Amino acid sequence: MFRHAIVRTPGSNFDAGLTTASLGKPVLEKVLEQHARYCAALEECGLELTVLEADLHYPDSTFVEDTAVISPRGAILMRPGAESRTGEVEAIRPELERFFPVMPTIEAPGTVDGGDICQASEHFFLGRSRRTNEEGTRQLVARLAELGYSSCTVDVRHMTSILHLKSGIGYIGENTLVVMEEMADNPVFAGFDLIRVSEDESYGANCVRVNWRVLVAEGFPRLRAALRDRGFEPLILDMSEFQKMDGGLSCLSLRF
Ligand code: CIR
Repeated sequence: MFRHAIVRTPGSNFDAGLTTASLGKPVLEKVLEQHARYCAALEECGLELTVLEADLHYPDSTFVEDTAVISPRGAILMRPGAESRTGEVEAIRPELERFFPVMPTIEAPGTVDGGDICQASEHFFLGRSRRTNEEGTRQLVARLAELGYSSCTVDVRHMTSILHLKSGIGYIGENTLVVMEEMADNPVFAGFDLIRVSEDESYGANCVRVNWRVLVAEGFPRLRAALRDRGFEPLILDMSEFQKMDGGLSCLSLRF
């Protein structure tokens, strides 16, 4: 069970963040509306929220997930791979220290974006992406081992359609992984029940289990049906404005 989540309100310069998507500019009013709905959804799932103020120094800072990895056994600070985002970690550190007084950190020259890290119960999948480098995953493997977790890396650098590992997979509990078709045959996922997401619905693969619900982006009816068939309860959210900036559902919060 999660009890808490940290989110950060998008800033008025949200559209100045990094993106590779060619879906147009996000509309600020809709960004704020979708973010507010996202926060309300987390509350509906029983979470108490810490809502941080917009930070105009960092246009991408609403994607708080990239700054830390939080597990039931402790938190680890990341070191995001994009230079414009490195400072986000120090900006959020005091907020995290209120809950996790001692946090190891990924050190230079290592880089890891939290969006590359997927916890599946006792095991972690670490995406090796354009943001997360080998030194970063090496450090994180060691940190996770200290906490008693196993881990393995999944190279996603050849997949131009995704920014992070978790843009293409989501662990939703009950030994079930939601995986975009292009990655589904990777042998590292063999021990899991897979919900395969077809190419035209692949953005939906970044779904998030929050207590009794699974947050899913709007517009993916086959994925929604597959979740229901297996007894999950999807909660659908419009993510159009965040998708324009390469962001998904998981990136908008740190949950613990
Ligand atoms: C970036 O390029 O860093 C942001 N515009 C999007 C980050 C999305 N984060 C995530 O998937 N964990």
